[in-house]
Amino acid sequence: MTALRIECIQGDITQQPDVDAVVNAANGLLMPGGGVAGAIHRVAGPGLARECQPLAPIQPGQAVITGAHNLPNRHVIHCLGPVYGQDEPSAQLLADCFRQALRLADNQGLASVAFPAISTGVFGYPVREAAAVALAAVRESSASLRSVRLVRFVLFSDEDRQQFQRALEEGGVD
Ligand code: AR6
Repeated sequence: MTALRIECIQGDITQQPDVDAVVNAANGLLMPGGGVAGAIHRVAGPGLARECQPLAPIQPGQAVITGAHNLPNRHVIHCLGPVYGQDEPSAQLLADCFRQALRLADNQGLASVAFPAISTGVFGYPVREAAAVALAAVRESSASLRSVRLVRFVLFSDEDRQQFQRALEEGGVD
Protein backbone atom coordinates (compact mmCIF):
# COMPACT_ATOMS: atom_id res chain seq x y z
CA MET A 1 0.00 0.00 0.00
CA THR A 2 1.32 3.46 -0.95
CA ALA A 3 1.74 5.95 1.86
CA LEU A 4 -0.32 9.12 2.04
CA ARG A 5 1.54 12.04 0.52
CA ILE A 6 0.99 15.43 2.17
CA GLU A 7 2.14 18.65 0.50
CA CYS A 8 1.89 22.36 1.28
CA ILE A 9 1.91 24.84 -1.58
CA GLN A 10 1.16 28.51 -2.08
CA GLY A 11 -1.71 29.03 -4.51
CA ASP A 12 -5.40 29.34 -5.26
CA ILE A 13 -7.74 26.51 -4.28
CA THR A 14 -9.76 27.04 -7.49
CA GLN A 15 -6.68 26.37 -9.66
CA GLN A 16 -5.90 22.75 -8.72
CA PRO A 17 -6.95 20.78 -11.81
CA ASP A 18 -4.92 17.70 -10.89
CA VAL A 19 -6.86 16.89 -7.69
CA ASP A 20 -10.15 15.00 -7.52
CA ALA A 21 -11.75 17.20 -4.86
CA VAL A 22 -11.23 20.70 -3.51
CA VAL A 23 -12.45 21.67 -0.06
CA ASN A 24 -14.50 24.79 0.52
CA ALA A 25 -14.20 26.85 3.73
CA ALA A 26 -17.96 27.23 3.69
CA ASN A 27 -20.57 29.11 5.68
CA GLY A 28 -23.36 27.19 7.42
CA LEU A 29 -25.87 27.97 4.69
CA LEU A 30 -23.48 26.77 1.96
CA MET A 31 -23.95 30.05 0.12
CA PRO A 32 -21.35 31.96 -1.87
CA GLY A 33 -19.51 34.20 0.61
CA GLY A 34 -16.14 35.89 0.77
CA GLY A 35 -12.70 34.27 0.76
CA VAL A 36 -12.50 30.64 -0.35
CA ALA A 37 -16.28 30.23 -0.59
CA GLY A 38 -16.59 33.29 -2.81
CA ALA A 39 -13.78 32.11 -5.09
CA ILE A 40 -15.12 28.55 -5.35
CA HIS A 41 -18.69 29.59 -6.13
CA ARG A 42 -17.49 32.23 -8.63
CA VAL A 43 -15.55 29.68 -10.65
CA ALA A 44 -18.04 26.81 -10.18
CA GLY A 45 -20.99 28.91 -11.33
CA PRO A 46 -24.57 29.16 -9.98
CA GLY A 47 -25.24 25.43 -10.31
CA LEU A 48 -23.09 24.82 -7.24
CA ALA A 49 -25.26 27.00 -4.98
CA ARG A 50 -28.35 25.25 -6.36
CA GLU A 51 -26.90 21.84 -5.55
CA CYS A 52 -25.88 23.05 -2.07
CA GLN A 53 -29.25 24.47 -1.09
CA PRO A 54 -30.97 21.23 0.01
CA LEU A 55 -27.86 20.14 1.95
CA ALA A 56 -27.87 23.27 4.19
CA PRO A 57 -27.61 24.17 6.98
CA ILE A 58 -24.52 22.40 8.27
CA GLN A 59 -22.93 22.63 11.72
CA PRO A 60 -19.34 23.53 12.71
CA GLY A 61 -17.11 20.50 12.11
CA GLN A 62 -19.46 19.04 9.48
CA ALA A 63 -18.68 18.37 5.81
CA VAL A 64 -20.86 17.63 2.75
CA ILE A 65 -19.88 16.71 -0.79
CA THR A 66 -21.22 17.98 -4.13
CA GLY A 67 -20.22 18.03 -7.77
CA ALA A 68 -17.66 20.57 -8.91
CA HIS A 69 -19.67 22.17 -11.75
CA ASN A 70 -17.30 24.48 -13.69
CA LEU A 71 -14.32 23.87 -11.42
CA PRO A 72 -11.65 21.60 -12.95
CA ASN A 73 -12.25 18.87 -10.33
CA ARG A 74 -14.73 16.06 -9.74
CA HIS A 75 -16.12 17.20 -6.39
CA VAL A 76 -16.26 20.03 -3.88
CA ILE A 77 -16.32 19.12 -0.20
CA HIS A 78 -17.85 21.90 1.88
CA CYS A 79 -16.65 22.19 5.48
CA LEU A 80 -17.90 24.60 8.12
CA GLY A 81 -14.95 25.47 10.33
CA PRO A 82 -15.35 26.83 13.86
CA VAL A 83 -15.42 30.57 14.53
CA TYR A 84 -12.35 30.99 16.72
CA GLY A 85 -13.26 31.83 20.32
CA GLN A 86 -16.93 31.11 19.70
CA ASP A 87 -17.52 27.54 18.48
CA GLU A 88 -15.98 25.27 21.11
CA PRO A 89 -14.03 23.09 21.43
CA SER A 90 -12.54 24.79 18.41
CA ALA A 91 -9.57 22.45 17.87
CA GLN A 92 -11.84 19.42 17.88
CA LEU A 93 -14.33 21.05 15.52
CA LEU A 94 -11.55 22.06 13.15
CA ALA A 95 -10.08 18.55 13.24
CA ASP A 96 -13.57 17.15 12.53
CA CYS A 97 -13.66 19.15 9.28
CA PHE A 98 -10.51 17.47 7.99
CA ARG A 99 -11.50 14.01 9.20
CA GLN A 100 -15.01 14.21 7.74
CA ALA A 101 -13.81 15.67 4.43
CA LEU A 102 -11.28 12.87 4.02
CA ARG A 103 -13.85 10.24 4.90
CA LEU A 104 -16.27 11.61 2.30
CA ALA A 105 -13.52 11.68 -0.33
CA ASP A 106 -12.46 8.15 0.52
CA ASN A 107 -16.05 6.87 0.40
CA GLN A 108 -16.24 8.24 -3.17
CA GLY A 109 -13.03 6.43 -4.08
CA LEU A 110 -11.16 9.70 -4.71
CA ALA A 111 -7.35 9.72 -4.81
CA SER A 112 -6.52 13.37 -4.10
CA VAL A 113 -7.95 16.24 -2.04
CA ALA A 114 -6.86 19.88 -1.73
CA PHE A 115 -7.65 21.84 1.43
CA PRO A 116 -7.46 25.56 2.14
CA ALA A 117 -6.58 26.82 5.64
CA ILE A 118 -10.14 26.39 6.96
CA SER A 119 -11.21 28.93 9.63
CA THR A 120 -8.05 31.07 9.35
CA GLY A 121 -9.67 33.93 7.42
CA VAL A 122 -12.98 35.50 8.45
CA PHE A 123 -13.33 32.94 11.28
CA GLY A 124 -10.12 34.17 12.95
CA TYR A 125 -8.30 30.94 13.78
CA PRO A 126 -4.56 31.64 14.27
CA VAL A 127 -2.71 30.04 11.34
CA ARG A 128 0.00 28.38 13.40
CA GLU A 129 -2.54 26.64 15.65
CA ALA A 130 -4.77 25.73 12.72
CA ALA A 131 -1.82 24.21 10.86
CA ALA A 132 -0.97 21.94 13.80
CA VAL A 133 -4.59 20.81 14.12
CA ALA A 134 -4.95 20.22 10.37
CA LEU A 135 -1.77 18.18 10.01
CA ALA A 136 -2.54 16.09 13.10
CA ALA A 137 -6.06 15.36 11.83
CA VAL A 138 -4.84 14.32 8.39
CA ARG A 139 -2.15 12.06 9.86
CA GLU A 140 -4.64 10.50 12.24
CA SER A 141 -7.04 9.80 9.36
CA SER A 142 -4.41 8.32 7.08
CA ALA A 143 -4.56 4.80 8.54
CA SER A 144 -8.24 4.44 7.66
CA LEU A 145 -8.00 5.82 4.10
CA ARG A 146 -8.25 3.28 1.30
CA SER A 147 -8.29 5.45 -1.83
CA VAL A 148 -7.01 8.91 -0.86
CA ARG A 149 -3.27 9.05 -1.59
CA LEU A 150 -2.58 12.79 -1.82
CA VAL A 151 -3.57 15.60 0.52
CA ARG A 152 -2.52 19.05 -0.63
CA PHE A 153 -2.78 22.16 1.52
CA VAL A 154 -3.18 25.21 -0.70
CA LEU A 155 -2.24 28.36 1.18
CA PHE A 156 -2.95 31.81 -0.14
CA SER A 157 0.15 33.52 1.29
CA ASP A 158 3.73 32.35 1.48
CA GLU A 159 3.68 33.08 5.22
CA ASP A 160 0.78 30.66 5.70
CA ARG A 161 2.50 28.07 3.51
CA GLN A 162 5.55 28.29 5.75
CA GLN A 163 3.41 27.72 8.87
CA PHE A 164 1.83 24.63 7.34
CA GLN A 165 5.18 23.37 6.06
CA ARG A 166 6.61 23.75 9.57
CA ALA A 167 3.69 21.82 11.08
CA LEU A 168 4.21 19.11 8.44
CA GLU A 169 7.91 18.80 9.27
CA GLU A 170 7.38 18.94 13.04
CA GLY A 171 4.98 16.02 12.85
CA GLY A 172 7.59 13.72 11.35
CA VAL A 173 8.78 12.77 7.91
CA ASP A 174 6.08 12.33 5.29
N1 AR6 B 1 -7.41 29.85 -2.39
C1 AR6 B 1 -6.78 29.44 -1.26
N2 AR6 B 1 -6.90 30.08 -0.08
C2 AR6 B 1 -7.69 31.18 -0.03
C3 AR6 B 1 -8.40 31.65 -1.16
C4 AR6 B 1 -8.24 30.93 -2.38
N3 AR6 B 1 -8.86 31.30 -3.52
N4 AR6 B 1 -9.11 32.75 -0.79
C5 AR6 B 1 -8.85 32.95 0.52
N5 AR6 B 1 -8.00 32.02 0.98
P1 AR6 B 1 -11.89 32.19 4.58
P2 AR6 B 1 -12.94 30.88 7.02
C6 AR6 B 1 -7.45 31.82 2.34
O1 AR6 B 1 -12.26 33.52 5.16
O2 AR6 B 1 -12.01 31.60 7.92
C7 AR6 B 1 -16.50 33.11 3.98
O3 AR6 B 1 -17.03 34.36 3.75
C8 AR6 B 1 -7.60 32.98 3.29
O4 AR6 B 1 -6.52 33.89 3.11
O5 AR6 B 1 -12.26 31.90 3.18
O6 AR6 B 1 -13.18 29.41 7.23
C9 AR6 B 1 -17.55 32.02 4.15
O7 AR6 B 1 -18.74 32.38 3.52
C10 AR6 B 1 -7.53 32.29 4.64
O8 AR6 B 1 -6.19 32.04 4.98
O9 AR6 B 1 -12.53 30.97 5.47
C11 AR6 B 1 -17.71 31.90 5.64
O10 AR6 B 1 -18.71 32.76 6.15
C12 AR6 B 1 -8.20 30.94 4.39
O11 AR6 B 1 -8.19 30.78 2.96
C13 AR6 B 1 -16.39 32.33 6.20
O12 AR6 B 1 -15.79 33.15 5.20
C14 AR6 B 1 -9.62 30.80 4.90
O13 AR6 B 1 -10.31 32.03 4.78
C15 AR6 B 1 -15.45 31.17 6.45
O14 AR6 B 1 -14.30 31.65 7.09
